[in-house]
Amino acid sequence: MSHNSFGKNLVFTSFGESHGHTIGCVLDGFPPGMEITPEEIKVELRRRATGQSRHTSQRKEKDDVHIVSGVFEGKTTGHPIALLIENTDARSKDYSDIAEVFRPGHADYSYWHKYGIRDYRGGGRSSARETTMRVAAGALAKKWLKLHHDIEIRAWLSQLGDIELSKGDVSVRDDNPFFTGDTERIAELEAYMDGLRKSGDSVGARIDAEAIQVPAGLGEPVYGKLDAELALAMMSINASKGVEIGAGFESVAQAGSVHRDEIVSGEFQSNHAGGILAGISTGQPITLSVAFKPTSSLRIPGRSENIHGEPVEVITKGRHDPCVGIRATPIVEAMMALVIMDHVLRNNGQINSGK
Ligand code: EPS
Repeated sequence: MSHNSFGKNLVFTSFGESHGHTIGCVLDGFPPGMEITPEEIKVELRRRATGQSRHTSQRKEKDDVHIVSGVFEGKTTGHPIALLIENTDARSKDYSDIAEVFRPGHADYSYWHKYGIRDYRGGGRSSARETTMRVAAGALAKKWLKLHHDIEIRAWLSQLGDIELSKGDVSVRDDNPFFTGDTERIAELEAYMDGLRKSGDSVGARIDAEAIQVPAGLGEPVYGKLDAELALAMMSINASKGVEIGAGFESVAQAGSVHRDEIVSGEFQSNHAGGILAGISTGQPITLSVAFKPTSSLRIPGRSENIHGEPVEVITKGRHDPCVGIRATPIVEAMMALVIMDHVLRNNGQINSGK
């Protein structure tokens, strides 16, 4: 039984813990012939990394990625692509005070009750550190989708706490620490985050994403629906608590006459379906939204218990994200890319197999 992999024709497996020696992944099923360099992967890794602004954890990882297999003379070979990154800035002593304590709202509790052992250093396997490898693999998938299908995937911050943001100009989202295209609100976001950091509290975020130029026909009913697999991929990201596809929960209050996307002269007049009907892409942009909870490593004391069932008051020291949702933006893009590429390969295997 293994649950550290996902995908069918493009299979991604990650391994490693936040304070272990190395984290890594294997991407199996990637087609041969695509040029790729560690530097290209690093561009994506830098977007997700901690320590890029004062609004994230200050852990400074180099994230130097080593391509250890599956690439020869700068091109993918069609064999498993293995990527490794050494952890170089873990400070495990920050965690000695909470080694036997459950942070309320943290995987500490459920990991302990499931396994009876936990690597408490930096959250071990439950850490956001694991998502590094998703982004590394996602860099290859994004490049392949663009090269072969002109598919583009982009995510942006659409809400931070109770601050709702417009989509704005998403092409400039990488020029600010919040991944927002609503650039007029950046000062407001900075002030909000500065206040939050001083208070020792944390906040949630909403990330919106779209994939454009996706061809119609991707998705495998009934247990491999494209929307179902996107939802699974998004819910597998640490701290995610909700996923909406297209109109999502707004659909509940919409009349059918409003929700349906009418077609006039071959053109959809709206996109409440989020580009997916019955689990199969329609050719419209695929749109989704992910909710991230506020992080649970707080300087504000909270009531909890230790592993012996004794009451404790928990305070978390160290380097933590007051809003881990902000850094989730490139992770959402990576997961979307990996799922869509897997579906392109699956579709080619069945529908295009006789061509
Ligand atoms: C994390 C806690 C912090 C973050 C880490 C995620 O780890 P540490 O206490 O070791 O500094 O820095 O994020 C990363 C290192 C990363 O690369 O994303 C957590 O509890 O999830």
